[in-house]
Order: sequence, then structure tokens, then C-alpha cells
Amino acid sequence: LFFDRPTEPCFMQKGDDKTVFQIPDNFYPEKYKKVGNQLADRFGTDAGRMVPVRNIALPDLSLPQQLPYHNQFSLFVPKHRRMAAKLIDIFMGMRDVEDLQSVCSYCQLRINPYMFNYCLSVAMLHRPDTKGLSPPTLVETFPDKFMDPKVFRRARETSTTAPAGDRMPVLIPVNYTASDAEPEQRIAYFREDIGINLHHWHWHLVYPFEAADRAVVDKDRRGELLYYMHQQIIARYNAERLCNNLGFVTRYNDFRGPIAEGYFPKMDSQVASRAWPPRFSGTTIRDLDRPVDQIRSDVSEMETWRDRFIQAIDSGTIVLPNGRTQRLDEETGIDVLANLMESSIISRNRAYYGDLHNMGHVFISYAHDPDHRHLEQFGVMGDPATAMRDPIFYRWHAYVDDIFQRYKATLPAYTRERLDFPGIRVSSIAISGRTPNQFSTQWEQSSVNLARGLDFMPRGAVLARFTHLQHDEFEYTIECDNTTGQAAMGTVRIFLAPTTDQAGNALNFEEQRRLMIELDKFTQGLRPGSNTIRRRSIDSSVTIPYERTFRDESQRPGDAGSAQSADFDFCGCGWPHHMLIPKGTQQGWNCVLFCMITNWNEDRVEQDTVGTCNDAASYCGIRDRRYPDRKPMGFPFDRPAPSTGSLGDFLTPNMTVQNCSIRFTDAVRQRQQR
Ligand code: CUO
Repeated sequence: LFFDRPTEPCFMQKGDDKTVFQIPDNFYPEKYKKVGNQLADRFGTDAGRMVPVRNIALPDLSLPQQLPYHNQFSLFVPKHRRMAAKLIDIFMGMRDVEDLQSVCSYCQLRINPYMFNYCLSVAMLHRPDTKGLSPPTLVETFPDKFMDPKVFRRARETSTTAPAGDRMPVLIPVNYTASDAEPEQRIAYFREDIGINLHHWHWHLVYPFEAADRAVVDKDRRGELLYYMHQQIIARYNAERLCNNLGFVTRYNDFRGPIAEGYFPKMDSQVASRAWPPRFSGTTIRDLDRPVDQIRSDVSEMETWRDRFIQAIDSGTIVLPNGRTQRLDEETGIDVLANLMESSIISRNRAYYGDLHNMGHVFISYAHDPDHRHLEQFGVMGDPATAMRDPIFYRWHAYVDDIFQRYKATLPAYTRERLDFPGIRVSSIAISGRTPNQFSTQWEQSSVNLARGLDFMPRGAVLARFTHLQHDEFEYTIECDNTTGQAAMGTVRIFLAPTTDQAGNALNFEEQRRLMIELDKFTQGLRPGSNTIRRRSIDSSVTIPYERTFRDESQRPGDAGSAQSADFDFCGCGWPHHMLIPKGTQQGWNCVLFCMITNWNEDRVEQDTVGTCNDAASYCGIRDRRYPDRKPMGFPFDRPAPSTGSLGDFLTPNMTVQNCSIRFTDAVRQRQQR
């Protein structure tokens, strides 16, 4: 309920059952003090439920309250991060859920709603006693971060003129941010996809940068997952670009040169009552001096940090705060490096390697007003919920990925012995469907309920209908021989990649491996002799089901509080299933499907993973557990193979490939409510 209607005070009615929190007198902030009790009485008279709030020792909010209530909040701005860390600590430090409820009601009246939502979500994900509770999906609480503000005006009209059951859905137009004159607009359906942006926001929620409780930040292979998840975004983006006749994304590596791509978000912040600022084409980032955000940083600082990364990679060692050096080893080097890059509190030397990744976001997001003379806030690159809308996000992360790839290139190539699984031979992989080995895609329309995000409005559902990509479900059939004479366990790894560049030239191994998109990874028993493995696309280890991305309230299984419901609610991190397969083309876009089976005895991590959000582990890991695969993330494509010319040369007997195509039909399907 504390997430419901973010700017309405919690002594007003919350949720569908009209809950009212009865707060102690000293909880009212100045502005409500005079009228607080009258208001509480007024809302109390027809409340469905009154929840008395415990009077606790009030926390010191002086730091988090430095962010004005009606302001934007950015996880990438160091000062905002520190304020959020303080609030997370307060929430984490409450003795029990009742105290947490008290402190929430106190904070909800005072703290910037975006920051409040983020910190409470992080705390709920990490407190043992709130693990069965569910933060609602961000698109419901802050729909303003995901869509054209015209939708809200129409939603207001609808909700004041029609009773809840009779409201027509509000249509979100397709491709509303630019015209066809802008080539980048061809992939706006990817950049502005609600599910993709929700995934990214959720990923950063699961992996916060800063908190006093180190365990909240210091998770198994966290840095490596930052590298891998974002690498996969770039690979997927590149495939999408090829499908739309655009060349590969070019990395943003010249911090002194103009950024060719402009972006005009056409979104308003409901909390800050401001339009998100645009970036004009040809903008160059400039030195930052914004006292309000306590940011003072020159572009040259980014260059210094970058040079130190290059030096670390080329020398194979990093410098520690005490002046000593530490070798980057094959197993943990990427994790150490990515933690320096990100950079969270577990960076081994923040003073020296700085804050390259986050400050890249910050410099770009303030390029329109670097010294705050126009009193403008950051652009979409400043917020993980909106950053992926902007073409520059991919150029920035392509650059970040390039640094990681430079490191990966220093590692020894995999020998055939390290790749093979003796006795296991994979002879084929095929895709079932109307046409064998052809994926089918089309548009689909789905709805999201805006009611929770519309403050001070009549109650009841208001649906917004939007259009997104979708694919037909399919099944993999893998034929495999086990000649070891005994039962074996394997890890099946399935990837998809383009076969040619934009000009139609065949890709060599080095180009293709960086474009490999993980589709699935699962454990499989292999009996002696021949095995036919069938696996449904819907079970992908990369994605979460549609219903979880959008958290459709009518689709919740089980009773609230049951184990099933808790799992269902909690695990919002995961690539949206509707974006599993690139769009393809109407003629059919050629790609290659790759399948490999490795020895599970070498891959396995001993741990119990029952019921812990373990179905989108590839990009998100498993909550409170180690990453469930000992191989380097992205294996076997995580590093170059210098003497390998093509994917065909790379194959060992436990691998196979299949040429496929993706055929796109330009038609809109209505989502069938199951
Ligand atoms: Cu996810 Cu830059 O790390 O946006």
C-alpha cells in the first residue's frame, strides 16, 4: 500500500480496500499538521480498514530529505546514491515489519516518491521478513516513466467520466517519439519497450550500488553479471538493428566529439511536474558543475579513469589503495574489473579507478544543462527505468563492453579439451513450428493498469493499451548420443546469432561470437544411447513470463502469502519473454541457432535453489544464491578464439548448429487473456 498512488499521503485511503493508516500526531509533516487530524477523520469515516501505526523513535532523515519532494531521482548521481543508501539502511534496520510500517508511513509523507519507492523496494527484496511481499511493478506506480503523457490526460478524462467497469482502454500510440525521417526510429519498439525498461530497472534494484549492509551489494559474481547482462543487451540490440537495416551500434568513445543521435523522450515526470529534457543531435558532453547535485567533474576525469582501465587490462594488474597491485586472474578478473567499472561500494579502488560507468550516464544525461543555469534536471540516461529508451545508452554500453572485451582478449583461448564433453555427441537441434526452423514474430497489443499511478483521482482500473513485439511459442528438439556407457548430466546451452552483417557479408567467428544471444540454459539428464531432448521456449532461463513483467493483478495465482504467490510476485527481474526473439524481417531473416552440452559435474554449484526466483537466472542470477553455473558467463563465446575462422571451425562434437530464419508478419494480435 505504500507504493499505491505515490504522492497521496498514507492517511488517505490506499489500495482497493481503502486502507487508512492511523498515524501518531507527531508523524504529520508541517504542511499537514493543522489539518492532519481532520483529514484523517474524513478519510477514516468510510475506510475499509484502519491500520494503527506504532509510534516509534523517529529516524534522522536529514540526508535523504535533501532531495526535494518534487524532484527527479537518479541512481547514477553520487549524491542521490548516498541519500538512498541512508534510507535503505533505515528500512533495513527496522526490528520487525510493524516498525518498518511505521517508518514507512513517516517517510512516505516526507521523502521524494521516486527515492522512497526505490529504497523500500530494495529493502523488501533484502529483508528476511518481507520476502513474501511484493513491490508492485514500476509501470503501475510510475507509468510516467514509460509512456506518452497524453495517456494520462485521457486516463483522467476516462476515470472521471465513466465508472470503473465501463472505461475504454486508453491507446498508447505506436512510434510516437520520432518520425520515419530518423532511422533510429525503426528500433524504437525495442528501446521503448515497457518490458525491457522494467527488466533493466529491476536488475539495478536487485543489484544496488550502495548500502551500509555490505551483503546487500556484495553478491556472488555481481560485477561479472553487470558485464554479461549489459553485453547481452548490446548483442540483442545489434541483432535488432540488422533486422531493421541498420548497421552495428558504434561505441561512444570520443568524449570530446558530438553525439550524432538526438533523443526527445516526450515524457513528463508526474512527481517533478516537468518534461524530461531532450538531447539535440550533435550535442557534446561538457564539464559538469551542478552544486545542487554536488557534482563537479571534468570530461578529462573520465579520460583519466579510462586510461587507468586500459593500463590495468594491458598490464593484467590493478592498483590497490595501499599502492600494491593485484593480478587479474582468469576466474575472477572480469568480476573485479566490472566492479571497478560500475562502480559500486565493492570497487577495490574507487579513488583511483573512479566512477566511469555511472558518470558516463551522468555526463550524457546533463549534456543539455551541465552547469544547471537553466535549472533543468537530467535526461533519460540518468534513470535505469528510462535509460534504454535513448540510442546513446547502447553506444555508451557498447563502449563499456569494449573495455571488458579488451580484457577478455587477454585470456587464454579455450582449447578443444576445455570445450568438449567426451562421450557426448550432439547431432542436431531443430525448432518446431508451422515451418521447421523458422521463428514467427508479429505485433501484439496488451494492457497495463494505470490506476495505481494516478494520484488524486477516482478509484478503479484504467487500462492503457500498448503494442509490442511478440513471437509464436516453439519447442527445441535436440538429438544427442551418450556413448559413455552410463547416465550423465549435461548443461544445455542455446544461443542465436546473425549470420551476415548489414551488407550481407558472412560474419567471421570473432564478429559472430560477440553477437551471440543466449536463449536458454538448462540441466539435462542423458541416458546411455540416443536421447531426444525437448524444451519449450516458454521455459527459457533468460526470460520471465509476460504475466510477471506486467504483473497483471487478475492473473495472480494462489492466495496472497502462499509460497506460490510469493515467488510469482517477487521475481520481477528477467528479460521480458515477448522480446526473446529478434523481430526478423517479412522476407525471413537468416540466423544460426547454436547448441552445446557441457559436463554438469564441472558446471554445477552446490546449493539449494528451490523456490527462490530461479527461472530467469541467466541475466539475473538467483536471489540469495550463487550464480548457478561455474563457467564464465557467456561461455563458450566469452572470449576470442584467435585461430578460429568461422563458427563451423569452432565446433566440437558436443556442439551443433542449425540455420534458421525469423519471419515477421506486420499484423497486430490481441493478447488472449488466459
Ligand atoms: Cu544498466 Cu549503465 O548499467 O545502465
